[in-house]
Amino acid sequence: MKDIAIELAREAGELIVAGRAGDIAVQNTKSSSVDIVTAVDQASEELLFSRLEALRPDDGFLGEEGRTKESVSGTTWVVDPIDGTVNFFYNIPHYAVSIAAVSGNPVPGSWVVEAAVVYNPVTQEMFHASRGEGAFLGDKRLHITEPPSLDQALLGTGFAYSDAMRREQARVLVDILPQFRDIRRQGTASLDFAYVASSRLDLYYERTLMPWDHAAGELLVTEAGGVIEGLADMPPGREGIFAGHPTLVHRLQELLHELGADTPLLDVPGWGLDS
Ligand code: LIP
Repeated sequence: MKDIAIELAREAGELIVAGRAGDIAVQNTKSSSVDIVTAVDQASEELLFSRLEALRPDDGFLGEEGRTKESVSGTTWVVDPIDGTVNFFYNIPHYAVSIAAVSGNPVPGSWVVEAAVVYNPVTQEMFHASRGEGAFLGDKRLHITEPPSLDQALLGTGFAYSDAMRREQARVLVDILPQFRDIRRQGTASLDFAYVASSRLDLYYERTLMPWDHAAGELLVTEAGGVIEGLADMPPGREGIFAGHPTLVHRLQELLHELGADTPLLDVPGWGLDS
């Protein structure tokens, strides 16, 4: 399954890079006016869906741009055809095709990620993993290093498309930013996970991610020796997801608890009204 994912990520990557060479227009918006989708997002998902339909006709599909199909085989492909769409739209060369094959119930916290690929078609960096067989960048095996102290740790994070959630994220940022080496908001969740797996980030944390943002990244991190955890006692997913060495993950969880920032999204003032 990983070999299929690598092949299809490359094919979608060629389509995306070719599309980026032309004019890019916003085709539609989703959860908010800044949650955009382009024709290239949709073309990439259509390519991935149709190729998987041909190669793995009994598998399910869950795509960001609306393509869904129930699984007969027990395997479901969870796909973000362009993760980092805003970066793509602004021609910032930091976006990825994210493809995960999961078994079981295709729901975050329930699924078992069996194979994962996160591919940046601009840099042509292919991050990949199969469950139990390690995580790789190209041919290089990835291992998460021993954690630095918090004030030496580089933290990755991201911000929601929701104004209400952004206010909450800004409130938290004021307190946690001074406690870390620095923070990186790079705009592509799947690459943030890949960067944790490849020690380009020490830790990553974000709230309001969708399943296709983190499915593949989860396996890259765990196969590199890191952990994927949720917020408080909630499963990793839209409520919140952490990736990194357990020591750093648990320290950040403590910080967020002290800030009262680990309660369900529905407790965030205004959440749901604009998301
Ligand atoms: C994006 C994520 C990013 C997050 C953005 C958005 P998209 O996914 O990769 O980490 O901060 O809000 O969810 O919308 O580009 O597929």
